[in-house]
Amino acid sequence: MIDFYFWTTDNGYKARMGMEESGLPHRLKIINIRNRDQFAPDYLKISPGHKIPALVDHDGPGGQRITLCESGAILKYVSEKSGNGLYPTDPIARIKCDQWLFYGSATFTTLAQQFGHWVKRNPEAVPQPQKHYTEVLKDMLTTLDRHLADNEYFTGAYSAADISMYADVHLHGVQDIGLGDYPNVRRWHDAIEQRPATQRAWGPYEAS
Ligand SMILES: N[C@@H](CCC(=O)N[C@@H](CS)C(=O)NCC(=O)O)C(=O)O
Repeated sequence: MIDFYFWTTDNGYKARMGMEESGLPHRLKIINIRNRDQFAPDYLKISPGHKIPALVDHDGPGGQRITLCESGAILKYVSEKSGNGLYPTDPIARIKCDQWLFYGSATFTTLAQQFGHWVKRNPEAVPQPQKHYTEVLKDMLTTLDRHLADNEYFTGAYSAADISMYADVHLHGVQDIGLGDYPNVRRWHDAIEQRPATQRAWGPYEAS
């Protein structure tokens, strides 16, 4: 059984999509970061940097209990554990999956979050960072669109790499910038949006 620690942010939804796709039995635990739940001493033992998402697998490798944070690492872990193909077994496919999984975690989400901070949530008018992060987000959407022009998904079949990009495309691409200039991203986004696991992951939640 996995205890999965979640809040309704881009990284939270990424990991929840991975959990839902994996089909692994799990209990949803709510960490309300607005209430600073992430600083509770017991939670810091699971996520040392006070971030969601995180998980505790009570039946990890060798039957041992393991804790894990970082959405990219969670996507890889639950995909590999379930053996559902979302983290490929072919060595070449794994290399490319890692490339886009790391791009999703380290570059795309990190910079899209800066857009979210400066353009959406910051109450002051700060033209320079607002212009800069709008350009950065559009440049990244152009990068994704170029790749998806020749590829149905990021690494061949639908994978953890796609999941690592979907949340911020959905939140900032669809809802803020619009995907009119990025038709390949639109096609990719809409296909993923229809998946039953995506619908469950973005649907209502109940702590267990
Ligand atoms: N690189 C981490 C980033 C996680 C992250 O930034 N989590 C945010 C919500 S999206 C958080 O928990 N913030 C609360 C805090 O920093 O105290 C990942 O991919 O999981």
